Amino acid sequence: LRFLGHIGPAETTSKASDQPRPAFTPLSGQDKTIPIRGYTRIMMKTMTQANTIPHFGYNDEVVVNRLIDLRAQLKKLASEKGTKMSYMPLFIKAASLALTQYPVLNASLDSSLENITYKSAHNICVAMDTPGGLVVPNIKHCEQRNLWEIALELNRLQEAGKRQQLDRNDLADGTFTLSNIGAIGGTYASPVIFPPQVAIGALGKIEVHPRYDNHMQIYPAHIVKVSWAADHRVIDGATMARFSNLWKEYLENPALMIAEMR
Ligand code: CAO
Repeated sequence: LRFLGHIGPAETTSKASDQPRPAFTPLSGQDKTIPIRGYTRIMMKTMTQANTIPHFGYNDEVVVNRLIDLRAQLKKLASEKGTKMSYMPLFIKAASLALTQYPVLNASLDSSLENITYKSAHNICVAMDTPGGLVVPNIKHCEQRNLWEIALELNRLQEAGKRQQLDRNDLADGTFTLSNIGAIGGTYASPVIFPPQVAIGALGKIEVHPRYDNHMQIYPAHIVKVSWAADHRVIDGATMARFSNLWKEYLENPALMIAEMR
C-alpha cells in the first residue's frame, strides 16, 4: 500500500445529498457585500480561465446492473478494509483503464497553445460539494491503485474537504476530472473543463428505466447518464466517443475491468 501511509481508519461518512450547504442568513432589507474567498475564489479563477476553452460535449447512458451487483459485494467487505465503497472508485478505475488507451485525454495544454503534454500519472480529480463550496482534489496515480486504495483516498479527501482542510498537494497536479453530480441529483450536465486539463466527465443519478435486451424483452435497466466535455482544440469528437465507449464497456461488464487491473 505504497500511497496509504497517511490514511487513518474509516471516519463517519454521509451522502452529499444529505448535506445541504449552510445558507446565508436571510437578508433583512439591506444589501450585503462579502469578499469572495476560500474554495469559491479558486473556483472563480479556474472557471474564468476555463471559459476560453472550446468545449466539445458528448453524452451517453451506461447500464450498470452488473456494476450494482459488484458494488453490493464490495460494500459488504468495505468496513473490513476500513473504508466505504461507493460507485465512484469504480467509475474512477474504469476511467483510468480507458485513459491508458486514450492518453490524449489525460494531457495538458500549455498556455502558449504550442505543446501538449501527455501525463504519465492518472491523477484523477473528483469534484466535491463541501460546506465551503466546490473543491476539486485529486487521487494521485489511479493507474497504480486498486479499488480499495482509490476508495480509501477518496474517503480521506471527502472528509478533509468537509472540514476544509485539504492539503495544497491534494489540489495540485490533477490530470483528468470526474464530477458525480448524481450524488445530489440530475441526469445530464454540461461540465466545465478544469484547466490545464483537457477533459471532464459528469455522472448523473443512477435510475431504473425500461430498456430492451438482445431478445427484445423489456427489462429494468439501472442507468447512469454521463456527460463528457473535451477541449476541442486538441481532442476530436471521435476520440471522445471511443474513450467513452471503452469506459462504458468496463462499467457494463465489470469482469472485463477486473481482468485488466494490475
Ligand atoms: N447515483 C446513485 N447513487 C449514488 C450516486 C449516483 N450518481 N452517487 C452517490 N450515490 C450513493 C452512493 O452509492 C452511496 O450510497 P451508499 O450509502 O449505499 O453507499 C451514497 O450515495 C454516498 O454517496 P457520497 O456522495 O457520499 O459518495 P460518492 O463517492 O458517490 O461521491 C463525492 C463523493 C465527493 C463525489 C460527492 O459526495 C459529491 O460531492 N458530489 C457532488 C459533486 C458536484 O458538486 N459536482 C458539480 C461540480 S460543478 O459545480
